[in-house]
Amino acid sequence: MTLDTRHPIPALHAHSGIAEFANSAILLIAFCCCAVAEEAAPPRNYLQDPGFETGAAVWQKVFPEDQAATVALALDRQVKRSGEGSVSVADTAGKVWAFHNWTQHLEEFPKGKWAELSAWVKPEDVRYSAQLALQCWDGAAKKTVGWASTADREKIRGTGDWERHAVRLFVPPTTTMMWVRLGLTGAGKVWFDDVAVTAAEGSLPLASLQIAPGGDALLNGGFEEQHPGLLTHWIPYTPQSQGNKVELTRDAMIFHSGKAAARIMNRDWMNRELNHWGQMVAPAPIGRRVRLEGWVKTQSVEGEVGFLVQCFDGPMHALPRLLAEVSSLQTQKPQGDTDWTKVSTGLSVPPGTMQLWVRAFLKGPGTAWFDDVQLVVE
Ligand SMILES: [Ca+2]
Repeated sequence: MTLDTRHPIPALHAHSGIAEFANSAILLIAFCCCAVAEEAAPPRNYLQDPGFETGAAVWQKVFPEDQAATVALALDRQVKRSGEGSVSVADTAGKVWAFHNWTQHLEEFPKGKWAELSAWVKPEDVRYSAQLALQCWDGAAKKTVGWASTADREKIRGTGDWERHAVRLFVPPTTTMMWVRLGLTGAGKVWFDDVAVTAAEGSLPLASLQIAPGGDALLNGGFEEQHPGLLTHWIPYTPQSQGNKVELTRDAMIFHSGKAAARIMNRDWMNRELNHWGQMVAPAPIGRRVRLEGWVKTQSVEGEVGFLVQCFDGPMHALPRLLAEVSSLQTQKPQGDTDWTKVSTGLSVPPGTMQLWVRAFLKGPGTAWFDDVQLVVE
């Protein structure tokens, strides 16, 4: 803060009570003026065309070209939160597990500081998640040195009215370019308006999942909901080097209830990796006890089958600390051929948990089915 130079503070009469009073009064007035001026000035928004008023020409569309029949990124002059328009991302099929996004690159941004990306978001039948993301690029090292997304902390899904969402990232001093990305993963449609990138102070506080006692924090735990090639809300994980010897699929022939179950089949006798279906719960029910319950069926399994519950203090890409973990193997170890068996495990979600992960896994050869999985928050 600099004092207003039009009102220099007299250095004379240092011992005079009147002069001291006058000095204090001037200081007080100067301080108040500055405080008001600082409060009134909005923080600098580093984006161009943040409200999509000028045709979104500075924004680029990023999506697989071969998906043009089902993916559309458009400027919308009807649906808007303010001004002349907004932009939308729509995917009618959800065929490709990709982040279709509107992007703008910034050469000026808060460097060596925290930056905040915020936007007003309106989802419509979003099956997995819309997200806002910041990406920091180091031109000398030619690599991404920072990444943060609202999806690290929450899924923006379903159908709703305009709501503000934000994400913060500490921008490494070596960053030469920042990408701002507004987009959608999976089927649905989402609009974005009134976007801002500003300097921020510190990370956003962690939120806790608000859920009534006895509520289930998982989505699609019965593996009924799908869109092409995907089990909604579940992500298949398998080491890439295993080729087609590991299959993670939705099985509509063998299930515990409903019309389908999740299946993992491993025909590679050397593969002892954790092949699994994973679901992230964020925000996590911090401080609450959670009980995972699910049904498992096995065929020719020579390894381990079960569920893992893990609590991390950050997103996976940031190499977070594992704060707590529990496995159903501690109580049940289905082996060989077993019919549908209920397994359960649980833990207390520690403070500082940003993401809780539930993993339905198969380690070793064989086939495992999973169905009717719940994460009951006590
Ligand atoms: Ca089912």
